[in-house]
Amino acid sequence: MASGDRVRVRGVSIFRPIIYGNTATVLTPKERESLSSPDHTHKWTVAVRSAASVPDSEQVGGADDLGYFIKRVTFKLHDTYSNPARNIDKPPFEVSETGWGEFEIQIRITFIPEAGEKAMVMYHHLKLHPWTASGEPEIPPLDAAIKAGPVHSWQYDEVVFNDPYQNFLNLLTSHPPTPLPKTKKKPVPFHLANPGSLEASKGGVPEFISQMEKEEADRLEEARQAVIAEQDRWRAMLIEKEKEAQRLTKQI
Ligand code: SLL
Repeated sequence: MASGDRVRVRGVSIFRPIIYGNTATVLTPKERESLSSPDHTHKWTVAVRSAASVPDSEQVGGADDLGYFIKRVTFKLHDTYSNPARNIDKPPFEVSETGWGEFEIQIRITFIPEAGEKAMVMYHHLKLHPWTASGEPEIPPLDAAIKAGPVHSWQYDEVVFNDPYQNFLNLLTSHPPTPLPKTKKKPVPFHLANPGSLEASKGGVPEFISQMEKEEADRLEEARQAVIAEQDRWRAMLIEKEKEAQRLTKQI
């Protein structure tokens, strides 16, 4: 083992932007005929990809190959599927299937051993039916759904490595992520955390832009502040209760 393998670089934090989620399309009558399960209505792909998209591509994200730091992605599908735990050991980290129903998919990202990091587990609700601003599920007739085009449901996230091993840090810095575009050229991906974006998400293949990175950071900061405020509230309450306990002890 070379020196540097076991040295953590203290105080350094490095992240890689990823997206996870799915795209779903209604099957054509012809496609349905050729399936062994005639009740299936949609084809879908669930994936973990780099956040940046390839210019002029029909795919959301995936400009960068994430195989340099991800060893395996396990997608745990609904038990109605055969071999529900799908291990993908090289890019593209994705699973394509057909089906009729939405369900929760567990996504486990295992990093390369050099990272010395625990696996990261996320959950994604497989989305087949078009978004509604309210978030209420609404299943349109199939012909209307075909007209509306593919459904996209993608979450932006950042894989953060704190105090990385020197060698792993070198590996990461030698693979800088493709920067996200600064301006919006395509629709933006819709997410319920941002219901106002429903209109801006329509009309084609969505693309993540740097604005969304900032929005994600703002949401995290907001959550952090809320946690601190909550901690302060509990601490104040605790002090109050301790005073009361002292008072009561004295009275005995
Ligand atoms: C529901 N709770 O009731 C969900 C379950 C299951 C989805 C959805 C096909 C499986 C197969 C399929 O779409 N399963 O035929 O292999 O909506």
